[in-house]
Amino acid sequence: MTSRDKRKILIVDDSVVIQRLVQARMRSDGFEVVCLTSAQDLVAQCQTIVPDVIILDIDMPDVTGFEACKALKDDSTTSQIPIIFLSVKTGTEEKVRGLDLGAVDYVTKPFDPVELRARVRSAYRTKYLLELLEQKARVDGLTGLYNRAFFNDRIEEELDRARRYNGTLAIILFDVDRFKRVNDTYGHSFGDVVLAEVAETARFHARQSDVVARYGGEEFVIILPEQNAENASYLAERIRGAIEELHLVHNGERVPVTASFGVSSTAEIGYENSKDLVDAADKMLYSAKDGGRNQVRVASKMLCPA
Ligand code: GH3
Ligand code: MG
Ligand code: MG
Repeated sequence: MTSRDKRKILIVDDSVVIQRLVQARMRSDGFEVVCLTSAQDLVAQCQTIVPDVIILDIDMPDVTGFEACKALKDDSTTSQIPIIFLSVKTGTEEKVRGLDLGAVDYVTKPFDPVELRARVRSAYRTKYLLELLEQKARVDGLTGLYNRAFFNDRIEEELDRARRYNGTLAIILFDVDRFKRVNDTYGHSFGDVVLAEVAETARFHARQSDVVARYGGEEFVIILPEQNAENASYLAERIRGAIEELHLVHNGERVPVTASFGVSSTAEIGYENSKDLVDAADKMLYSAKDGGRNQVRVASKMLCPA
Protein backbone atom coordinates (compact mmCIF):
# COMPACT_ATOMS: atom_id res chain seq x y z
CA MET A 1 0.00 0.00 0.00
CA THR A 2 1.34 3.34 -1.02
CA SER A 3 1.39 5.98 1.66
CA ARG A 4 0.70 9.59 0.69
CA ASP A 5 4.08 10.83 1.88
CA LYS A 6 6.16 8.51 -0.31
CA ARG A 7 4.88 9.36 -3.78
CA LYS A 8 7.42 8.31 -6.34
CA ILE A 9 7.58 8.85 -10.09
CA LEU A 10 9.86 6.96 -12.41
CA ILE A 11 10.86 8.65 -15.66
CA VAL A 12 12.25 6.39 -18.38
CA ASP A 13 13.60 8.46 -21.25
CA ASP A 14 16.87 8.32 -23.17
CA SER A 15 16.93 12.10 -23.32
CA VAL A 16 18.51 13.64 -20.25
CA VAL A 17 17.01 17.00 -21.21
CA ILE A 18 13.49 15.58 -20.98
CA GLN A 19 14.37 13.86 -17.70
CA ARG A 20 15.51 17.15 -16.17
CA LEU A 21 12.48 19.00 -17.46
CA VAL A 22 9.98 16.51 -16.07
CA GLN A 23 11.96 16.13 -12.87
CA ALA A 24 11.91 19.85 -12.14
CA ARG A 25 8.16 20.07 -12.68
CA MET A 26 7.27 16.99 -10.67
CA ARG A 27 9.49 17.74 -7.71
CA SER A 28 7.65 20.97 -7.15
CA ASP A 29 4.49 18.88 -6.87
CA GLY A 30 5.96 16.91 -3.98
CA PHE A 31 6.89 13.81 -5.94
CA GLU A 32 10.16 12.00 -5.49
CA VAL A 33 11.56 11.50 -8.98
CA VAL A 34 13.79 8.67 -10.17
CA CYS A 35 15.20 8.62 -13.73
CA LEU A 36 16.37 5.83 -16.01
CA THR A 37 17.84 6.32 -19.48
CA SER A 38 16.92 2.85 -20.72
CA ALA A 39 13.97 0.48 -20.35
CA GLN A 40 16.30 -2.52 -20.15
CA ASP A 41 15.27 -4.81 -17.25
CA LEU A 42 12.54 -2.35 -16.33
CA VAL A 43 10.48 -4.97 -14.46
CA ALA A 44 13.41 -5.76 -12.16
CA GLN A 45 14.19 -2.05 -11.76
CA CYS A 46 10.59 -1.34 -10.77
CA GLN A 47 10.64 -4.14 -8.21
CA THR A 48 13.47 -2.24 -6.51
CA ILE A 49 12.28 1.33 -7.09
CA VAL A 50 8.55 0.64 -6.50
CA PRO A 51 7.25 3.73 -8.32
CA ASP A 52 3.66 4.99 -7.99
CA VAL A 53 3.56 6.24 -11.58
CA ILE A 54 5.83 5.61 -14.58
CA ILE A 55 6.38 8.16 -17.35
CA LEU A 56 7.63 6.15 -20.29
CA ASP A 57 9.21 7.28 -23.55
CA ILE A 58 8.47 5.14 -26.63
CA ASP A 59 11.48 5.60 -28.93
CA MET A 60 14.49 4.28 -27.06
CA PRO A 61 17.48 2.42 -28.47
CA ASP A 62 17.56 -0.87 -26.48
CA VAL A 63 14.00 -1.65 -25.54
CA THR A 64 11.06 0.40 -26.84
CA GLY A 65 8.47 1.87 -24.50
CA PHE A 66 5.81 -0.42 -25.99
CA GLU A 67 7.91 -3.51 -25.24
CA ALA A 68 8.66 -2.28 -21.73
CA CYS A 69 4.98 -1.51 -21.06
CA LYS A 70 3.98 -4.99 -22.14
CA ALA A 71 6.60 -6.60 -19.90
CA LEU A 72 5.43 -4.50 -16.92
CA LYS A 73 1.78 -5.44 -17.52
CA ASP A 74 2.67 -9.13 -17.89
CA ASP A 75 4.32 -9.29 -14.47
CA SER A 76 2.02 -9.45 -11.46
CA THR A 77 4.46 -7.43 -9.31
CA THR A 78 4.38 -4.44 -11.68
CA SER A 79 1.07 -4.76 -13.57
CA GLN A 80 -0.79 -2.31 -11.31
CA ILE A 81 1.64 0.61 -11.73
CA PRO A 82 0.02 3.31 -13.91
CA ILE A 83 2.04 4.11 -17.04
CA ILE A 84 1.87 7.40 -18.93
CA PHE A 85 3.50 7.41 -22.35
CA LEU A 86 5.40 10.57 -23.20
CA SER A 87 6.32 10.55 -26.86
CA VAL A 88 6.99 12.58 -29.98
CA LYS A 89 4.70 10.17 -31.82
CA THR A 90 1.44 12.02 -32.31
CA GLY A 91 -0.43 9.52 -34.48
CA THR A 92 -3.73 8.01 -33.35
CA GLU A 93 -2.37 4.55 -34.05
CA GLU A 94 0.48 4.96 -31.54
CA LYS A 95 -1.86 6.39 -28.92
CA VAL A 96 -4.33 3.55 -29.33
CA ARG A 97 -1.53 1.00 -29.23
CA GLY A 98 -0.15 2.53 -26.04
CA LEU A 99 -3.53 2.58 -24.31
CA ASP A 100 -4.34 -0.94 -25.51
CA LEU A 101 -1.11 -2.13 -23.89
CA GLY A 102 -2.55 -0.99 -20.58
CA ALA A 103 -1.15 2.55 -20.23
CA VAL A 104 -3.48 4.99 -18.46
CA ASP A 105 -2.54 8.02 -20.53
CA TYR A 106 -0.55 9.30 -23.50
CA VAL A 107 1.09 12.72 -23.66
CA THR A 108 2.89 14.05 -26.74
CA LYS A 109 6.19 15.97 -26.80
CA PRO A 110 6.66 18.89 -26.65
CA PHE A 111 4.47 18.71 -23.59
CA ASP A 112 2.73 21.32 -21.53
CA PRO A 113 4.23 20.87 -18.04
CA VAL A 114 1.02 21.93 -16.30
CA GLU A 115 -0.95 19.36 -18.25
CA LEU A 116 1.59 16.60 -17.60
CA ARG A 117 1.50 17.35 -13.88
CA ALA A 118 -2.29 17.18 -13.86
CA ARG A 119 -2.21 13.86 -15.69
CA VAL A 120 0.36 12.38 -13.30
CA ARG A 121 -1.67 13.53 -10.30
CA SER A 122 -4.78 12.01 -11.82
CA ALA A 123 -3.05 8.65 -12.48
CA TYR A 124 -1.68 8.65 -8.95
CA ARG A 125 -5.07 9.51 -7.43
CA THR A 126 -6.80 6.68 -9.30
CA LYS A 127 -4.17 4.18 -8.17
CA TYR A 128 -4.35 5.39 -4.60
CA LEU A 129 -8.16 5.21 -4.47
CA LEU A 130 -8.22 1.73 -6.01
CA GLU A 131 -5.73 0.49 -3.43
CA LEU A 132 -7.75 2.09 -0.64
CA LEU A 133 -10.93 0.54 -1.94
CA GLU A 134 -9.34 -2.87 -2.32
CA GLN A 135 -8.02 -2.74 1.21
CA LYS A 136 -11.09 -1.35 2.88
CA ALA A 137 -13.88 -3.00 0.96
CA ARG A 138 -11.92 -6.11 0.11
CA VAL A 139 -13.18 -5.78 -3.40
CA ASP A 140 -11.10 -6.33 -6.50
CA GLY A 141 -10.98 -3.08 -8.47
CA LEU A 142 -11.23 -4.56 -11.96
CA THR A 143 -13.90 -7.23 -11.55
CA GLY A 144 -15.84 -6.09 -8.49
CA LEU A 145 -15.43 -9.60 -7.01
CA TYR A 146 -13.97 -10.21 -3.55
CA ASN A 147 -10.21 -9.98 -3.51
CA ARG A 148 -7.62 -12.53 -2.44
CA ALA A 149 -7.32 -11.16 1.12
CA PHE A 150 -11.04 -11.53 1.66
CA PHE A 151 -10.92 -15.07 0.29
CA ASN A 152 -8.10 -15.96 2.69
CA ASP A 153 -10.18 -14.87 5.67
CA ARG A 154 -13.43 -16.43 4.53
CA ILE A 155 -11.96 -19.83 3.68
CA GLU A 156 -10.68 -20.12 7.26
CA GLU A 157 -14.07 -19.12 8.70
CA GLU A 158 -15.97 -21.51 6.44
CA LEU A 159 -13.55 -24.34 7.17
CA ASP A 160 -13.98 -23.75 10.91
CA ARG A 161 -17.70 -23.88 10.54
CA ALA A 162 -17.64 -27.05 8.46
CA ARG A 163 -15.34 -28.69 11.01
CA ARG A 164 -17.56 -27.73 13.95
CA TYR A 165 -20.77 -28.97 12.41
CA ASN A 166 -19.20 -31.87 10.61
CA GLY A 167 -20.44 -30.43 7.35
CA THR A 168 -18.78 -30.22 3.97
CA LEU A 169 -17.23 -27.40 2.00
CA ALA A 170 -16.11 -27.33 -1.61
CA ILE A 171 -14.02 -24.96 -3.65
CA ILE A 172 -13.65 -24.29 -7.36
CA LEU A 173 -10.47 -22.80 -8.74
CA PHE A 174 -10.48 -21.72 -12.35
CA ASP A 175 -8.12 -20.00 -14.74
CA VAL A 176 -8.75 -18.41 -18.12
CA ASP A 177 -7.12 -20.42 -20.91
CA ARG A 178 -4.32 -18.92 -22.99
CA PHE A 179 -5.14 -15.50 -21.65
CA LYS A 180 -1.72 -14.12 -22.46
CA ARG A 181 -2.60 -14.65 -26.10
CA VAL A 182 -5.81 -12.59 -25.67
CA ASN A 183 -3.74 -9.70 -24.29
CA ASP A 184 -1.09 -10.08 -26.97
CA THR A 185 -3.60 -10.23 -29.82
CA TYR A 186 -6.29 -7.75 -28.76
CA GLY A 187 -4.54 -5.53 -26.22
CA HIS A 188 -4.46 -5.32 -22.46
CA SER A 189 -7.58 -3.17 -22.16
CA PHE A 190 -9.63 -5.73 -24.07
CA GLY A 191 -8.09 -8.36 -21.76
CA ASP A 192 -9.48 -6.38 -18.84
CA VAL A 193 -12.95 -6.46 -20.41
CA VAL A 194 -12.65 -10.24 -20.81
CA LEU A 195 -11.72 -10.64 -17.14
CA ALA A 196 -14.66 -8.51 -16.04
CA GLU A 197 -17.05 -10.56 -18.21
CA VAL A 198 -15.67 -13.87 -16.96
CA ALA A 199 -16.02 -12.62 -13.37
CA GLU A 200 -19.60 -11.53 -13.98
CA THR A 201 -20.42 -14.93 -15.50
CA ALA A 202 -19.16 -16.74 -12.40
CA ARG A 203 -21.04 -14.38 -10.10
CA PHE A 204 -24.24 -14.81 -12.09
CA HIS A 205 -24.20 -18.59 -11.86
CA ALA A 206 -23.06 -18.93 -8.25
CA ARG A 207 -25.50 -18.89 -5.34
CA GLN A 208 -25.86 -15.97 -3.01
CA SER A 209 -24.13 -17.98 -0.27
CA ASP A 210 -21.12 -18.83 -2.44
CA VAL A 211 -18.04 -16.62 -2.16
CA VAL A 212 -16.69 -15.68 -5.60
CA ALA A 213 -13.25 -14.07 -5.53
CA ARG A 214 -10.42 -13.07 -7.82
CA TYR A 215 -7.53 -15.23 -6.74
CA GLY A 216 -5.04 -13.22 -8.79
CA GLY A 217 -4.42 -12.33 -12.45
CA GLU A 218 -6.79 -14.41 -14.58
CA GLU A 219 -7.46 -16.94 -11.83
CA PHE A 220 -10.66 -17.09 -9.78
CA VAL A 221 -11.87 -19.06 -6.78
CA ILE A 222 -15.31 -19.92 -5.43
CA ILE A 223 -16.09 -21.17 -1.91
CA LEU A 224 -19.23 -23.29 -1.74
CA PRO A 225 -20.32 -23.71 1.89
CA GLU A 226 -22.19 -26.93 2.70
CA GLN A 227 -21.62 -28.34 -0.78
CA ASN A 228 -19.87 -31.50 -1.86
CA ALA A 229 -17.51 -31.96 -4.81
CA GLU A 230 -20.31 -33.26 -7.00
CA ASN A 231 -22.47 -30.15 -6.54
CA ALA A 232 -19.41 -27.98 -7.04
CA SER A 233 -18.55 -29.76 -10.28
CA TYR A 234 -22.07 -29.04 -11.60
CA LEU A 235 -21.61 -25.36 -10.91
CA ALA A 236 -18.11 -25.42 -12.44
CA GLU A 237 -19.52 -27.09 -15.54
CA ARG A 238 -22.26 -24.47 -15.82
CA ILE A 239 -19.78 -21.63 -15.55
CA ARG A 240 -17.41 -23.32 -17.99
CA GLY A 241 -20.20 -23.63 -20.57
CA ALA A 242 -21.34 -20.04 -20.02
CA ILE A 243 -17.81 -18.66 -20.50
CA GLU A 244 -17.43 -20.67 -23.69
CA GLU A 245 -20.64 -19.09 -24.96
CA LEU A 246 -19.80 -15.51 -24.03
CA HIS A 247 -20.14 -13.24 -27.01
CA LEU A 248 -16.98 -11.15 -26.77
CA VAL A 249 -16.32 -9.02 -29.81
CA HIS A 250 -13.21 -7.06 -30.82
CA ASN A 251 -13.40 -4.91 -33.97
CA GLY A 252 -16.35 -6.93 -35.22
CA GLU A 253 -14.54 -10.24 -34.69
CA ARG A 254 -15.77 -12.74 -32.07
CA VAL A 255 -13.05 -13.68 -29.57
CA PRO A 256 -13.52 -17.17 -28.14
CA VAL A 257 -12.65 -17.48 -24.46
CA THR A 258 -12.52 -20.62 -22.33
CA ALA A 259 -11.38 -21.54 -18.83
CA SER A 260 -10.15 -24.64 -16.99
CA PHE A 261 -11.50 -25.72 -13.61
CA GLY A 262 -10.30 -27.69 -10.60
CA VAL A 263 -12.67 -28.77 -7.82
CA SER A 264 -11.95 -30.10 -4.34
CA SER A 265 -13.95 -30.61 -1.16
CA THR A 266 -13.46 -31.42 2.50
CA ALA A 267 -15.02 -34.86 1.91
CA GLU A 268 -11.89 -35.87 -0.02
CA ILE A 269 -9.26 -33.61 1.46
CA GLY A 270 -10.34 -33.24 5.08
CA TYR A 271 -10.65 -30.17 7.29
CA GLU A 272 -7.03 -29.87 8.34
CA ASN A 273 -6.16 -26.67 6.58
CA SER A 274 -7.28 -24.49 3.73
CA LYS A 275 -3.98 -24.85 1.91
CA ASP A 276 -4.62 -28.57 1.31
CA LEU A 277 -8.00 -27.72 -0.14
CA VAL A 278 -6.62 -25.03 -2.46
CA ASP A 279 -3.62 -27.19 -3.45
CA ALA A 280 -5.91 -30.08 -4.35
CA ALA A 281 -8.10 -27.82 -6.52
CA ASP A 282 -4.96 -26.34 -8.07
CA LYS A 283 -3.69 -29.81 -8.92
CA MET A 284 -6.98 -30.58 -10.62
CA LEU A 285 -6.88 -27.25 -12.46
CA TYR A 286 -3.47 -28.12 -13.85
CA SER A 287 -4.64 -31.56 -14.80
CA ALA A 288 -7.51 -29.84 -16.70
CA LYS A 289 -4.92 -27.67 -18.47
CA ASP A 290 -2.84 -30.73 -19.34
CA GLY A 291 -5.94 -32.54 -20.53
CA GLY A 292 -6.54 -29.93 -23.23
CA ARG A 293 -8.12 -26.99 -21.27
CA ASN A 294 -11.79 -25.89 -21.27
CA GLN A 295 -12.75 -28.67 -18.84
CA VAL A 296 -13.53 -29.46 -15.20
CA ARG A 297 -11.49 -31.90 -13.10
CA VAL A 298 -12.56 -33.03 -9.65
CA ALA A 299 -10.29 -34.23 -6.85
CA SER A 300 -11.15 -37.75 -5.74
CA LYS A 301 -10.17 -39.71 -2.63
CA MET A 302 -7.98 -41.97 -4.74
CA LEU A 303 -5.94 -39.07 -6.04
CA CYS A 304 -5.72 -37.41 -2.65
CA PRO A 305 -5.06 -40.05 0.02
CA ALA A 306 -5.61 -38.71 3.53
P1 GH3 B 1 -2.85 -21.02 -19.50
O1 GH3 B 1 -3.94 -21.51 -20.39
O2 GH3 B 1 -1.80 -22.04 -19.26
O3 GH3 B 1 -3.42 -20.49 -18.20
O4 GH3 B 1 -2.14 -19.80 -20.25
P2 GH3 B 1 -2.23 -18.26 -19.93
O5 GH3 B 1 -1.72 -17.53 -21.10
O6 GH3 B 1 -3.63 -17.93 -19.50
O7 GH3 B 1 -1.31 -18.12 -18.65
P3 GH3 B 1 -0.12 -17.16 -18.29
O8 GH3 B 1 0.04 -17.32 -16.81
O9 GH3 B 1 1.05 -17.42 -19.16
O10 GH3 B 1 -0.62 -15.71 -18.64
C1 GH3 B 1 -1.53 -15.03 -17.84
C2 GH3 B 1 -1.62 -13.62 -18.35
O11 GH3 B 1 -2.63 -12.89 -17.65
C3 GH3 B 1 -0.36 -12.81 -18.15
C4 GH3 B 1 -0.82 -11.49 -17.58
O12 GH3 B 1 -0.34 -10.41 -18.31
C5 GH3 B 1 -2.31 -11.54 -17.74
N1 GH3 B 1 -3.00 -10.77 -16.71
C6 GH3 B 1 -2.93 -10.94 -15.37
N2 GH3 B 1 -3.69 -10.02 -14.74
C7 GH3 B 1 -4.26 -9.24 -15.72
C8 GH3 B 1 -5.14 -8.11 -15.71
O13 GH3 B 1 -5.58 -7.61 -14.66
N3 GH3 B 1 -5.51 -7.59 -16.92
C9 GH3 B 1 -5.07 -8.11 -18.10
N4 GH3 B 1 -5.48 -7.57 -19.24
N5 GH3 B 1 -4.20 -9.15 -18.13
C10 GH3 B 1 -3.81 -9.72 -16.96
MG1 MG C 1 -4.43 -18.74 -17.75
MG1 MG D 1 -2.79 -18.17 -14.45
